[in-house]
Amino acid sequence: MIKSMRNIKIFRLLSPRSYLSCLRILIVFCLWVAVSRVPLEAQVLHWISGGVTVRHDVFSGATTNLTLPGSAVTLSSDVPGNRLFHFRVPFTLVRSDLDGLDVLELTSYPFGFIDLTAVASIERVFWINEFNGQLVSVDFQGLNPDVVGGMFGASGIAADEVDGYLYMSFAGQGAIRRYNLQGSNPVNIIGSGLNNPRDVQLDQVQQRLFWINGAGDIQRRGIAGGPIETVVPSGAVPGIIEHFVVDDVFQQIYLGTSVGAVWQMTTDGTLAVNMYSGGTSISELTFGYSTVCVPGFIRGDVNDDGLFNIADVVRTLEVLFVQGSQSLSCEVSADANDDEQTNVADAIYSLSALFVAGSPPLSEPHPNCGADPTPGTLGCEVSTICPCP
Ligand SMILES: [Ca+2]
Ligand SMILES: [Ca+2]
Repeated sequence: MIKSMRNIKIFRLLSPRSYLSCLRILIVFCLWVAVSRVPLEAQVLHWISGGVTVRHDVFSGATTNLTLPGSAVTLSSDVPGNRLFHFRVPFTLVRSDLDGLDVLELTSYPFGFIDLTAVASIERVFWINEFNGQLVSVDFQGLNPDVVGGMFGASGIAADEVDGYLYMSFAGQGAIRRYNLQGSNPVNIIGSGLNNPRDVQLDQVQQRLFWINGAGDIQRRGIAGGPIETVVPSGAVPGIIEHFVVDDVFQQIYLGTSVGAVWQMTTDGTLAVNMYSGGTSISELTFGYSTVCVPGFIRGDVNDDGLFNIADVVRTLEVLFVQGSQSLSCEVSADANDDEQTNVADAIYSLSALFVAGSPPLSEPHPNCGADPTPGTLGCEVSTICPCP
């Protein structure tokens, strides 16, 4: 009670502006905690080198040339969904898996196009009609097309899947605008003055936009404002910077050049590492990562049937004392007293919770599925009742 009173006083002392700043820091901190507690399964880059689509796994360093039918000219990936989208000439939007297999022609498209951006949260792929400036999209099956006019001169699209926005750069107008995912409600983030910006990229964590300018520099600015900074000047690496992507979790930039090289560096433009060389001009680059799902569980539901009753106590005693009994696939569910051990004290704790009035309840997650708020060494390989999606 005293603690919450104190919190209220602190918030009264803050101006609305600094309150919003605190809130932003809190959200970024939570994003960071969420990401760093969930193990990363894969970080995958694809790029096009002289008509060949290349897959590169950041963790293993393995680089593989895909055998797609035809030459891709632009790419976008949905790494958690194991989907890679590309346009190929003539006139076809194609979906495959990240290895270039399971190829499916989604739709024909007999016009020029700018950029390709897959937005997994709504399962749609967006691009710009080069000739009439329409924002075009179809769903991941190539169906339900949608067209919104008024994007003439757009030179890049970046999706913000968390807040539901599309950011678009406009080269001739020197501008970057934000739209909702329907392509409406335009807002000038940078209204004018940029030198031919293209390839806009979003850093969701730091709330910044990055782009390539007409001089071939990678520049950035905060979404809310601030100075424009040149983070990678043209000439920092050999050749012309053709395309780049931002990994906002690990604050890295991956860029491809006209001399067939791919470089990794920090979002401050430091620590350049040459990841790939010997290709021909890198005409497209896309990046994504996926996380390992850790199944949730219900504390005390030892037999994994979604209920908490005497059968769970019996199952705990069986595992502890009956030789040859089947081990638990979700061991942490048997830690009823949440002391990070499974022993007879857990059976007694559950019995008390079930049958002795006034006994303390089991701690979270209970009685619904969830993650352990105080994770320890006990794991949960498989939970039938709280599965991964
Ligand atoms: Ca049960
Ligand atoms: Ca225990």
